Amino acid sequence: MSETAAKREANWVESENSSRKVKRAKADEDNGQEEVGKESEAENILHGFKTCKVLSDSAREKNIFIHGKFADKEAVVILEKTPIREDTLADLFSGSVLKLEMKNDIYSTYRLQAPHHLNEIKTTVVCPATEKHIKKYQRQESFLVEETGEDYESITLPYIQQQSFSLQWVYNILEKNAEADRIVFEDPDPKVGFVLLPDFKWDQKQVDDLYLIAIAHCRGIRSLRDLKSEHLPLLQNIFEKGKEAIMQRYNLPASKLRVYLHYQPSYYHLHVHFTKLGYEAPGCGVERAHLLADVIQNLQSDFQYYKTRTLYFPLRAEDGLLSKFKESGKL
Ligand code: M7G
Repeated sequence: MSETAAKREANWVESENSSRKVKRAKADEDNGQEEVGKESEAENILHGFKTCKVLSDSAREKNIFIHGKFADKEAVVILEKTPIREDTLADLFSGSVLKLEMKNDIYSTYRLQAPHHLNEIKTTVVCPATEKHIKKYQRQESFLVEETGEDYESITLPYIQQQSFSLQWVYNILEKNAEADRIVFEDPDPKVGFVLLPDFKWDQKQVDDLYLIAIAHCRGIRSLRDLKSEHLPLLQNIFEKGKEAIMQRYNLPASKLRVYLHYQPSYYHLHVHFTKLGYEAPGCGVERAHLLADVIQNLQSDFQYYKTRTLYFPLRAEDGLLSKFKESGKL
């Protein structure tokens, strides 16, 4: 990264952090609470968490997915160490305690105990979690499924009509009942409009792992399979305005973005993923991610493209949809 770009990014992080503090203080004020009160409230939640099982963990990604309970409520807690930011190095070096582990010739290793504010773990809580949430985060073997247009109608569609995750969080965002202060850009048009905001997987501390989602205002487009040429204005609008908003806010040009849809998604309401190119976001592999630019072109050349094409995607061993494909003799 050039020095000017690095400076602009550092300035963005700094101004984001202070604006978030202001917003948080304002939200707490509105709730009649002090910021400190809110933070200690969050601590208390985890005090009552009883671990049942580690669903998956990764030493490389430095995360752990845990199934457990808050009293009698099933829950999933995700803990993830966050990247070390260049703009925190001075604080880290001056404010830490360093413990020597070993010294050998020119080599030495230490344990660095960072100050509290630089030692945070990103924590996500899903509660109450359904059986489907627990399976979503459980490490499982995957199988590639081949789905024709007819398979979609006879196997997938009936399954997702019965078994999908609730879309309440999506409607909360669209109706400004949640995450309203996180919105980066909105086009309120009911047909081609959308809300662009940080994905909850992104802590917004650095652009290296930038992850935003654009959620369409219009309802009823479940996935890629429902897209037709009549949706081109919507898709083009999300693509163009999404890229523009990201350039303005994060100073990241379109050439640095990976913009795509998942098939199968977890949530069947049209949304588009915007991640930084080079960041290996979960689900950005070729077996699941469809570039929005390709989707647009495919629909331009064939208005029924996604209705008729055979699509390939991975399903995990315990996914109910996989059982349906097996029962139909498709696997
Ligand atoms: P998806 O392709 O339907 O499924 O994407 P995936 O989760 O298997 O990738 C939905 C996206 O929405 C994911 O990137 C999630 O991390 C993100 N997401 C899910 N929830 C429940 C929320 C939420 O409550 N808020 C925000 N901001 N993002 C969410």
